[in-house]
Formats: sequence, structure tokens, C-alpha cells
Amino acid sequence: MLKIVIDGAPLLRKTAKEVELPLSSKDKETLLSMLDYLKKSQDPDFLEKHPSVRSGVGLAAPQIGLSKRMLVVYFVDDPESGHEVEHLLVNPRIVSSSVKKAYLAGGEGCLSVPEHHDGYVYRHNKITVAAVDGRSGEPILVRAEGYEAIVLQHEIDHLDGILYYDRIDKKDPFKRVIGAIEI
Ligand code: UDB
Ligand code: ZN
Repeated sequence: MLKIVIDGAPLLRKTAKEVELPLSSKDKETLLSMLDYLKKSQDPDFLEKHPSVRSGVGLAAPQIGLSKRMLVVYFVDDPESGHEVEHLLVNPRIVSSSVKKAYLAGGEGCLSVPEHHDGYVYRHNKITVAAVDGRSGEPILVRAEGYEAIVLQHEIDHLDGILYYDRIDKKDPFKRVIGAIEI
């Protein structure tokens, strides 16, 4: 089982290194083990046996102790259809972003941050991410909006040593930004 690096570890504050291409089998395996961790962490039976595990929707390599620019995202988007959002991204880069912002009404949290920091985290509502796909090894563009875009930006922040509470206004944590959508 993967061990999650907790806030306070210097590694979480570093800029992660670009991954060498073509993608090695080892890096691919790491991405698959990160995806496996997220899927397990969302499985009720697994959680019953591992009560300290939190249900994760995204994970960046620095959070497992690896300072490399890789991340995974996994969640079921529409419980009706069971439609899944799944990304395994290597060297991701935001190539365009909306002016419009979005934020989670309940604030964010982080698998690497044990205590909750109150306040809104404003992020771009829409982004386009250029990356190398962790499964195919091919370049891809991911267009994301709303919650999916928030998760991707949270994970990309980890690659730059940024934690969500860095983005909360210290003087006014619940400051409202005009035009931002609440999710
Ligand atoms: C999370 N999980 O994984 F709507 F089934 C958060 C934690 C910190 C609370 C574990 C989460 O939001 N789970 C969730 C939400 C749902 C339905 C569901 C599970 N992260 C990922 C993280 O820390 N990555 O580095 C924090 C999210 C806050 C905003 C984006 C990522
Ligand atoms: Zn996080």
C-alpha cells in the first residue's frame, strides 16, 4: 500500500522534476499504483478494513514521496450512468484557462494535509491541459470544467510545491469573487 506524505515534509514544497520521455515502464507502473490507490480508497469494503484511509479523487507523485511531474485523477462523475473521470498525466501543463473562476462551497482538503483549513480556494472554471498520457505514452490535451478542473489544478499545484491553503485569503478566507461559480 502506498504511504501518503504528510504536510511538513520538505518534498511537498519542492518543484517536481519533469519526467523523462519516452515514459519508462517503472513510471507507468507508479501511475497505475497511484490510480489503484484512489480506486481502493473509494471502495466501501476497503475503507471498512482501513478506517484511516480517506477517499481520494486525485493524487500527485510528490504525495507518495516521488518528486516527479505525474498525477492521477479518478472519480465517478455521474452515479446514474457510472461515468468515470480518469486521468493519468505526465508533465502536465495548463495551456489555456478561463477568466471565470470556480470554488468548492465546502472548501478543499488534501490527502497530505491532516487538518482542515477553512476558506474558499478560487480556481479557473475551465482549463486545457497538455500532457503525456500515462497509459499510451502519447501527447494529449485534456479539457476540463468545474469540479474536474478544480481537481486537476489542485494536483498540478502539488507538482509546484503549492498546497490548497496557500490559496486561501489569510485576511478574509470566505471572500467572494464576483462571477465565480460555486460547486
Ligand atoms: C481528495 N477527497 O482526495 F465529492 F467519493 C479529497 C480528500 C482530501 C477529502 C480526501 C474528496 O474530495 N473525495 C471525494 C469527494 C466527492 C466524492 C467522493 C470523494 N483530494 C485530493 C488530494 O488531496 N489530492 O492531492 C482533495 C480534493 C479537494 C479539491 C480537489 C482535490
Ligand atoms: Zn492534495
